[in-house]
Amino acid sequence: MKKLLIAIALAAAAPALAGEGRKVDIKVTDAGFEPREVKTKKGQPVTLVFTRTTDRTCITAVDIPDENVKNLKLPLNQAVAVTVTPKKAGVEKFHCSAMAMGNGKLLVQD
Ligand SMILES: [Cu+2]
Repeated sequence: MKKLLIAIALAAAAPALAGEGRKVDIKVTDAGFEPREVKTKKGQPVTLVFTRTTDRTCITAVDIPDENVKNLKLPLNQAVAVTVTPKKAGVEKFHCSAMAMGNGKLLVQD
């Protein structure tokens, strides 16, 4: 019985121990960002892993203005991670650095 309780406690603690929070893969394809919208929570770190898989869009670098992420370069077929911790609920946009295109959204919940 005691062992079982310890196992449960460890399982519950595991996400906190990871430290980096949740990871979300976002592809940049001919259709833009996939997924285009990412749900997350206020005060929780979330790691966005961008992988650009096409040369046919202008999304070769990304901005997340609300998180002071500017000109995050996305080399073709290379995963690029950025961890952000939104401070307030609402919508934070992310888009291409050059023209603010792509219409990505972080939907930040309370
Ligand atoms: Cu653009």
